[in-house]
Amino acid sequence: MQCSIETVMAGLCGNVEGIRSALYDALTPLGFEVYPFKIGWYNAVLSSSLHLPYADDTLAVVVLSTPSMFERTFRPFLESGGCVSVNDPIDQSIRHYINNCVSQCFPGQEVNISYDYEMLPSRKPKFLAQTAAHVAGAAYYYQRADIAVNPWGEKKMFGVCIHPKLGGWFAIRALLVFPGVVVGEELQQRPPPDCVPSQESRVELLERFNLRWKDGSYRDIVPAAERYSQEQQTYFSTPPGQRMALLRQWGLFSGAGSGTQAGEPGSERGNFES
Ligand code: B12
Repeated sequence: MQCSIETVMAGLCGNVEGIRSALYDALTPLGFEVYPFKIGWYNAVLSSSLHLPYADDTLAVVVLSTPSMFERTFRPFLESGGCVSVNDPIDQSIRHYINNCVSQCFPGQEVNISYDYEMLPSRKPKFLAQTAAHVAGAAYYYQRADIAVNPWGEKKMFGVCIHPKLGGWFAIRALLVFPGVVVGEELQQRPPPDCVPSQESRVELLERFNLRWKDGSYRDIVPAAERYSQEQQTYFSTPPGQRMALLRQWGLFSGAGSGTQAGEPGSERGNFES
């Protein structure tokens, strides 16, 4: 559904279902998934220094990219010459499509958009993407605490979200907050599917994600309905500083100058592309 001024006036885009379906209709064809949740669900699992500064009943939506995002938006974005700045091309593309979608679907409505790579002045991420995906019911966030007896001693082990249909073949890209939209009983929290239920498989998952993340095998911890194309895998396994050269080689980028690349000082994104 495209939200015209009439639909906004009619209240269709001021309620959860209107907002969810507008985003769903606009973003699903582009290879994204959207999951609404209440800010209170997110803040409930975090210490106050990490809280998002909104009332508990405020509507938020977490946006995931699926494997087809690469072909449905990234390639067309590059082919149309959309990649203009020195920042990470995937980030530019995603920002372009999500910003456009929000301004077309919700003209005149306040929507605060944060991207996964954006940091606060304190150097903390603007939002914890995995926590948001978990509380929204999108993808279970498997953490060290989900393992009763862990074999790693004091070693830091990062957690990872697993999607019931896509396994690890997705990324968490953005958080949309609708400060003016108060959510009531119509939105009920549902736990994300626990698709890695056994202790052994959870240990295996965290080991793959922490010790062998480069081989991508954590993504296949459950059978996935869709995976990244070979081209997309080649792109993401190329060090960020060499991706512009790869795009040039593929004929997808003709801009001059090497610019600052993702992962290099001065770029928006560190070296944690997904
Ligand atoms: C900083 C960062 C990194 C850093 C540090 C990693 C880290 N996790 O801290 C580095 C550079 C190492 C990194 C690397 C990678 N990263 Co990274 N990274 C991030 C980033 C930007 C922020 C993570 C962060 O700082 N979290 C802060 C810590 C403190 O949060 P936390 O550990 O989750 O702890 C909180 C929870 O436990 C919560 N909590 C407490 N109790 C409970 C209970 C419940 C039920 C819940 C839900 C939560 C909860 O409270 C804690 C805070 O107090 C996120 C994007 C984002 N905006 O979130 C991506 C992100 C986590 N990275 C991601 C990926 C894929 C990677 C890489 C594999 C990159 C790649 N090439 O593909 C690598 C490899 C990871 C590794 N094994 O080393 C993905 C993970 C996707 C997924 N399926 O989970 C993310 C979400 C990016 C994305 N766009 O999707 N990354």
